[in-house]
Amino acid sequence: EPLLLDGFVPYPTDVAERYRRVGWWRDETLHEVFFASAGRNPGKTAVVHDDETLTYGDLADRILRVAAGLSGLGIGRGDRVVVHLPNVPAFLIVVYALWEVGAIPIFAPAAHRRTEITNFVERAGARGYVTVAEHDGTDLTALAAELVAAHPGLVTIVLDPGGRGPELDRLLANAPLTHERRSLPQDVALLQTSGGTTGRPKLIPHTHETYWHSVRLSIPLCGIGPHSVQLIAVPICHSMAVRSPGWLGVFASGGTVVLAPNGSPDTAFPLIEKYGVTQASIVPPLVMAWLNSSSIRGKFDLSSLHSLHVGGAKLPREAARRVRPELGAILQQGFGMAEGLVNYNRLDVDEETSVTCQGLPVSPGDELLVIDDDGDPVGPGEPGHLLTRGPSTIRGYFRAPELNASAFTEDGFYRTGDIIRRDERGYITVVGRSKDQINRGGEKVAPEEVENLILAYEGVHDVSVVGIEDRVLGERVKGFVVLREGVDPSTVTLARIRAHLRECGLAAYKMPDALEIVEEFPRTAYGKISKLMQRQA
Ligand code: J2J
Repeated sequence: EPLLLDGFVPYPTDVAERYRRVGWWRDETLHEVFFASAGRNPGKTAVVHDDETLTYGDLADRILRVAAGLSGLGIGRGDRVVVHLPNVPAFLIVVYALWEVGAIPIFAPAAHRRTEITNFVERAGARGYVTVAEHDGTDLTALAAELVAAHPGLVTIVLDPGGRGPELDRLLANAPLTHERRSLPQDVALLQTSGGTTGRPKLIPHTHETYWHSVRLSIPLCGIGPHSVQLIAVPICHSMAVRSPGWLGVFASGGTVVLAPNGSPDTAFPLIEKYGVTQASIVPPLVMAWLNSSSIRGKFDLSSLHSLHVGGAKLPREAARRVRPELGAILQQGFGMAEGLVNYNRLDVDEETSVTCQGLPVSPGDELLVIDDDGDPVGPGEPGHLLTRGPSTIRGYFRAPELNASAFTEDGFYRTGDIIRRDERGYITVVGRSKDQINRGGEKVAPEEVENLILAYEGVHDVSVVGIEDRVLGERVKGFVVLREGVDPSTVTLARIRAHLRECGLAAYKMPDALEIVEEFPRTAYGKISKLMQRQA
């Protein structure tokens, strides 16, 4: 029986039947795909991290042991577990183990803090929380304890900062769980999290069917095969790292994944040389850092690098042009969203397309509408709002009916909030955005979430958070603040606001990079705050 998960918006039955009939959705789960590949490649290296190398056989064995351990802790089918880990093998072990027992990981980036994590635990009714003792100077053991105090019965697993330690060893001490189908392809497999546009991050439910469809078609489009060595230098739970083509794609193909704590040249270049990395999916600020690192670059052999998938934010044309000649790799721009739709430039496109476009949809099942403000379709080359539905795009956020009423049309199209152009061939160029969101070098920040927390700071009367132009990040976060009457402006500084947000437990990347105290906000003719004017100020 398929899992009934309260708060999941299902696909209409006839649509689901069609997706299965034409073979877009397959009778396979994500962990079955992994174990099939592991069975074919037991001795091959699956994952490398620091001094640790795991073959497919090692990884499969660990997954089944940890699955037994999780099952012993009472975690089973349909249970939600927040996985809050950095780029370590334990992330992969725990996620596949959760799938093996039929549970649902919630993918929380390691940068998230109390505000985000508490929200996920509460909204999803989580059964478990897996984290590391410390990350970037924050004690997460304390957070785990706090969560248990508020939610007795929450299972917490706290690993050491490298993702190992006694709690993992205890799970590994179990005899491997026997293979048995504990989840079905139509079950919700995972909840992606998104920076979103509202006061709290969104939860994005993907089934095994929707996710595997996207991954399966991404594999050939990104040139992934058994020879592939993929560098993961963006957060391991981000959609780009998971499925575009991601570790899911590499493992399905029998390739190797190299985990890096970050993508800076000092970290990434030695790994590319040492392991002969062939492919990486990175965000534009990393591309800029790689391009502008000529002194370090000369010291390493990057010739194994075949292609770089760049997405998450707009890559400036000037940087795009330099990738092939200076890094020696094919630039593959992409434009995707955790909600589902992914587009890639095909690997063999001409130079102009490679530099200026962000791809064609992955799936023949992807439906794209580009419409004007009145809802009428625009022609090729004309900018318009992008709406989409298809076999990898969700029909609703998890447990968010009010939001779904505005984010989706009645016939199931997702309003992306992106403004794009498509040329005669269908190639997409992203030209702008209509949603109230800041894209800080690929990391998405919802101004409303930050504003709500700043409003609680003493002396603040009103606040508006916007993205302002930044040469490297594309945008950075700026807060405009109106003070209460009589408040001394020297008491409301950027440093103090950031300290306040840290205390609130907000992820660091969402915090303002700049702050300006103003008498009043610019207003539109309708009296709304003009964020456009603030961005240009
Ligand atoms: C401009 N904006 C872009 C691009 C994404 C593959 C690749 C990326 C993501 C991702 C992903 C952009 N130029 N090339 O999930 O699987 C902005 C758009 C989009 C939002 C989605 C994947 N590529 N964007 O970035 O859920 O605004 O997914 O709607 O994090 O990023 O963000 P996210």
